[in-house]
Amino acid sequence: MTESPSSSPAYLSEEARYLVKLVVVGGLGVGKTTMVTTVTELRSVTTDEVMTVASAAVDNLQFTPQKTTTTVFMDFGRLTLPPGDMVLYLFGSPGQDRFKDAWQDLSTGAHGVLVLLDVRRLDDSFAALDLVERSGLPYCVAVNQFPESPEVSEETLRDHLDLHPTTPLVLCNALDFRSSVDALIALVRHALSRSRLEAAS
Ligand SMILES: Nc1nc2c(ncn2[C@@H]2O[C@H](COP(=O)(O)OP(=O)(O)OP(=O)(O)O)[C@@H](O)[C@H]2O)c(=O)[nH]1
Ligand SMILES: [Mg+2]
Repeated sequence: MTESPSSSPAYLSEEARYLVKLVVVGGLGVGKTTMVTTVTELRSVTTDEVMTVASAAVDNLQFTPQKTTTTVFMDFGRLTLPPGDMVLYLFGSPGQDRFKDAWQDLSTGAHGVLVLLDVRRLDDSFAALDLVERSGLPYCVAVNQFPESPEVSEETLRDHLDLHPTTPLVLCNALDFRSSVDALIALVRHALSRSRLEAAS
């Protein structure tokens, strides 16, 4: 297990009222660990291990050739949203089918899921989308934009992923704090509106 440097206080602010559990899921190398590490105010906790030749047959590194590690269980981070009353607990979960036990553990009790994807290999997202849809949890799809990512219209993406019209679809850059926080806020808004709708029905 490795830890990255801390940048903020470890203690919850006194204004914290709403504790929200979110899961970030997606295919191999879409940027889950990067996003959790970018936004966390605590030391992020990751469970990355060096990839071995044994994974070469199942893990496609064509689009992330510099990648040498992969998350084998989870990432963890925490983010307090201004003005300070809502705290997001972020769990990064592998989305590949062989890690579905990790997904089951990490998604239990979650309020929402951010499905992160890379438009260069949309089909790698289907396993993660399938897990999320079967969970019934509210989710938002976030396209992580890499420098080499081609432009794809929202309509094409929605069509290819067969998204419900009410499922939010946002663009983000997992290396950028503001952009990553905006994607998480889109998810929180969606989860809140769905819970209000459910409460009203
Ligand atoms: N340019 C760019 N590179 C990114 C971005 N997000 C991730 N990367 C790079 O892509 C590679 C994979 O990112 P990770 O965060 O490890 O991806 P992951 O989804 O956690 O990968 P696994 O845990 O192995 O499934 C790393 O080399 C990152 O630096 C991004 O938004 N822009
Ligand atoms: Mg990872």
